[in-house]
Amino acid sequence: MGAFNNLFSGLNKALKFQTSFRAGSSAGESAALTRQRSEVQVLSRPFIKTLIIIPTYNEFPQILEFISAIKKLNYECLFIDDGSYDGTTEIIKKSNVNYIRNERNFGKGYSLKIGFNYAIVNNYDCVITIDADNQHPIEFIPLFVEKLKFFDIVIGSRKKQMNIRKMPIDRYISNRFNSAFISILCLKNIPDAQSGYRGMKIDVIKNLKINSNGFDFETEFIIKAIKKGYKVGYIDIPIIYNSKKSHIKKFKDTLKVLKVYLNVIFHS
Ligand SMILES: Nc1nc2c(ncn2[C@@H]2O[C@H](COP(=O)(O)OP(=O)(O)O)[C@@H](O)[C@H]2O)c(=O)[nH]1
Ligand SMILES: [Mg+2]
Repeated sequence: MGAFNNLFSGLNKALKFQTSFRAGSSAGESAALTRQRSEVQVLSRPFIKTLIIIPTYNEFPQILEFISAIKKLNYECLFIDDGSYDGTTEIIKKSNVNYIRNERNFGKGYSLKIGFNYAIVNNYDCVITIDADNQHPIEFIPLFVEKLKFFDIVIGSRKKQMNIRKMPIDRYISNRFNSAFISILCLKNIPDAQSGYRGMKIDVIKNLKINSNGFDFETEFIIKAIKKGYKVGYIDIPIIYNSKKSHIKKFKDTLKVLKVYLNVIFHS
């Protein structure tokens, strides 16, 4: 983690140091240069290489608005289209965006892992995960990037606005229960444990092994990250619920989250 923190804290700073270096074509030239003491100035990287990962499954027609909005922000994006069959795939293919399409549906968590792997292989410094259904305000993305200079993980928290008038009652109850339970498990206040709007440094995703492949991914991820000692920051985001129906299967996905709890309680 140290090297990565250095990379962030070193932003906008110029490093000045004395060094000797090897260069030149002939052996004599090279030897002379090796003996020479030179002053070198290396300017640190001007920006943080960020990848926006968008898990996507059957999001027609709201994906149209999302794509046009995200393109305006000028970040590098990667859609993980997880076997959509409602026209989403065709929109993504026509939109001149980066995407990985799974032949069949593997789950949100599985798709996030595919995106993380892509980010690691392609040397990104951090990733932001955001939903494709316009329920996360995309204009907050620069704030996540900014805050990642100070935290390993940044979570978009809806806690400040959360009440039963703004959120479906079942989601409100499950969010409050989940956040309270995880806060107790981790001995840390976690205001919105289910939020999928998150930013994280690449080190975090390199070092965490997450088994969950579905909507239980976020729960396992935050518990393991906190237990490993990563620093988590929060950004208050508004609650947005549009007419789009959730893909969460209440019974099946709740059981999966309970399984994550049990695993943490009995295996750590
Ligand atoms: N890759 C992938 N993405 C999914 C899957 N299910 C949902 N998503 C995406 O994950 C995000 C959140 O899903 P959604 O059903 O809106 O969950 P909710 O907002 O928590 O009710 C959206 O961008 C979905 O398109 C899935 O099986 N695979
Ligand atoms: Mg949603």
